[in-house]
Amino acid sequence: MMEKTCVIIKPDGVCKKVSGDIIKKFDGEGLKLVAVRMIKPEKQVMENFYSVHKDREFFKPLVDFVCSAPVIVMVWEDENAVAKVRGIVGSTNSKEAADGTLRNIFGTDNRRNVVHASDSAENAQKEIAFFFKPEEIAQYDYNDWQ
Ligand code: 3AN
Repeated sequence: MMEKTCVIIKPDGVCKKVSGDIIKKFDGEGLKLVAVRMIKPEKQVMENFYSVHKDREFFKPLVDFVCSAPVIVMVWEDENAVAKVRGIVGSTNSKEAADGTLRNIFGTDNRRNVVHASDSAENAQKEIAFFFKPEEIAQYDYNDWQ
């Protein structure tokens, strides 16, 4: 199924200057970039974004971390984009992420894990709406340029 997924390059990814490598990886895997913006997230927005974790002990440090520097919010599109992107990103704890995944290559631990990626198509829709209006999602056919 054709899906969109919300990807965020977190403060560690931006500050380590690996944003380009991360975008290049998704491009190279055939996903289509349909929205992108750099923001300095508001605390309240990210508290809502991560509200499913609000009772976890890591909630406050997580929110503080993602609000500590600019992040790059993006929407990527492809067949089964949610699962595809999660495979490319790797498991939550960078120390345990499989070889070659973005978190394995660029991450540090389970907070500083360089990338957020939606975990379901339903959540992707909700997450995308935090950052983009429907008219800000590009529609184009990249096959025209190949
Ligand atoms: P993922 O991003 O891999 O889907 P989730 O949804 O379980 O992981 O957790 C959301 C975010 O919360 C993670 N990306 C990570 O930054 C943070 N997180 C999850 N578990 C922990 C933990 N045990 N300690 C610190 N941060 C955590």
